[in-house]
Amino acid sequence: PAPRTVLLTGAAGGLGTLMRSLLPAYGYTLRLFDVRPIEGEPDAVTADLTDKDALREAVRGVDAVLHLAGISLEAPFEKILRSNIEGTYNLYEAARREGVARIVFASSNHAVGFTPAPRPGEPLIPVDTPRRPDTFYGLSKSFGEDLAQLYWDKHGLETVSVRIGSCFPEPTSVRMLSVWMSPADGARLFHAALTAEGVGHTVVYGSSANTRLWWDLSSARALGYDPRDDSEPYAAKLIAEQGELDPENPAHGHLGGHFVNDPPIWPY
Ligand code: NAI
Ligand code: 15L
Repeated sequence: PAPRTVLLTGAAGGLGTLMRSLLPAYGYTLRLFDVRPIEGEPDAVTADLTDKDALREAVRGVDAVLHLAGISLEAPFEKILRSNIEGTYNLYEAARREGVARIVFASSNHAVGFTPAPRPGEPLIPVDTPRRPDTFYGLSKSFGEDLAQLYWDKHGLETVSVRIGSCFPEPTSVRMLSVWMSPADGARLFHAALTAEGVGHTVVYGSSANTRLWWDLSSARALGYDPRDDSEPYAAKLIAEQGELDPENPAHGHLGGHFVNDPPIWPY
C-alpha cells in the first residue's frame, strides 16, 4: 500500500518548509521533526538527531521517512559527524527497530561534486559514476548512501537516495541552470520516491528537466518521476548578469560548483 503517514525530518528548513506546503496535496499526513521549533506547528517534534529516544518515538507508526534534517552546507568535520553521519545512522537504526519500510534520503550533488561537468555534446553523468565528495559535507552524503545500501542489503529497509541539485524557488546562478530542481518537481520526485514499488536502494539525481542538465535522470524517471519544469526561461537574464560558465575555472567546471574551491572549515 502507498505510504500515507510520513515523518519529515528537517521540517523547519528551506526544503522542509517547501515540502510542508506541497506534499499534503499528494495525500500525505506529515509528522514534523526538527531541532528548531516550527511556528504554528505545536505537534512538531523538536529534537536533535542525536536524541535516539526522540527519534525512536518519532518514527513509530509512520509508513516512511523523508530525511531532510542535517547540516546543509560545508561545516567543521565534528559538526558534520554529529548531525549528518551519526544523526543519519541514528535515524536508520530507529527506523529499523520500529519496522519502517522506507526512507527517502536527501543526498546531494556534492557526493559527486568533484566530477567534471560534461561539456556540450558529452554524455550526461550517470548515477553510478564514482563518488567524489567535494567537502566534508559531501562526504557525509556519500556515507548516507552507503548506509542506505547496508540497511537494504542487511535489513531489507528500502531507500531512495536523491542527489539533489539546487532546490529553491528560482535558479540564481548560471550553474543552477544545469542543476536546478523546482519545488514542484521536488514534490513530484519525493512522491515518486515514496510510492514506487521495489526500489531496494536506488540512487537518483534530483533536478528539473533542464535544457542544460548535467546528469542522467533515467533512474528517477524509472520511479515514475515526470519533471515538468526547465530552468531555461531564466537563462538569458542570469547569463547577461554573470557571464557564461568558464570550464577552465574549477568552480564552474565541476558538478559541485564553488564547493570544490571552498577551503575546509577547521574546528578551532
Ligand atoms: P536547511 O539547512 O534549510 O534545513 C536543514 C534543517 O535540518 C534545518 O531546519 C535544521 O534545523 C535541521 N537540522 C540540522 N541539524 C539537525 C539535527 N542535528 N537534528 C535535527 N534537525 C537538524 O537545508 P535545506 O536546503 O532545507 O536542505 C534539506 C536537506 O536537503 C539537507 O539534508 C541538505 O543537505 C539536502 N540538500 C538540499 C539541497 C537544496 O538545494 N536545498 C541540495 C542538496 C541537498
Ligand atoms: C546542497 O547540497 C546544499 O544543501 C544547497 O544549499 C545548495 O548549495 C546545493 O547543494 C547546490 O549545490 O546548489
